[in-house]
Amino acid sequence: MDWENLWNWAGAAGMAAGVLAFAPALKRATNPYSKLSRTTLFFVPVIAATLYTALGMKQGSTVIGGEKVTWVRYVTWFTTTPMLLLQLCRLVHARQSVVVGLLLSNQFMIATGLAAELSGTPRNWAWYAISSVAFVMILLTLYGDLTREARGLPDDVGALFRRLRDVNAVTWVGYPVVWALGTKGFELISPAAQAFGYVALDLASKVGFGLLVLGGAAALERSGTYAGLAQQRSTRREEPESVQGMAA
Ligand code: RET
Repeated sequence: MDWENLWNWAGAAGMAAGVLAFAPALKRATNPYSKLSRTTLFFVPVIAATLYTALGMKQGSTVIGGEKVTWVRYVTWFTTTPMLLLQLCRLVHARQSVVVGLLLSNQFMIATGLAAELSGTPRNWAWYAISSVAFVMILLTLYGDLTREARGLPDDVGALFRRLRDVNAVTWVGYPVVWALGTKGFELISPAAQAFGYVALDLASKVGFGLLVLGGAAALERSGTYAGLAQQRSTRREEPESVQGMAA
């Protein structure tokens, strides 16, 4: 039995279920702000279902130096991970400087993660370390700047943000762990166990996370009605001290 392939097809089925679960929610937006959040959320399982279909059909990998390199994972992560982070940013109406910093750290983490995947030992660990620094920056932003942005928003919006932030942090930590244990790391687990690990993490970080967003839909909609307010707040806060002083 080819367990690795079986897990990939299980991933495709799980993501397809996510697509079906998120699709009706697209129609339930009550304002343009939440509509955009719901639209980006919907495309996360769409892209992941595509990834697992490719993996199930044994595509998206290349043998380099006698080792199988599954590069397609990184191509899809490059698009899905910013969409997940955007859910958090949009919920709290984060300032542009925070959003751009967070997304650039994320893209850097995935790109250097691909470099780790493409490299042989010991260069793979150099890229792994570089990618991990970016990951730590992401976690620091989630619990620092982004958490501060959530202050002053209605209680239920803040509570939904904290729940999503924690689920995000916990599930994302699993990826570098599976990587380090897997085929390009210490090879402590089989390729099938690695495939299972990624499928489980992906279902939790994408479908589980998305269901939590939709479970807190009332807060998501209320957050949308704060868009104008947050806009004013963010422009005021971006101004340098001296300008504020002059205005006073
Ligand atoms: C790698 C290896 C190099 C070190 C680090 C990694 C982190 C990957 C992460 C991936 C998250 C993926 C998600 C996909 C869902 O669409 C690249 C495994 C830090 C955090 C959430």
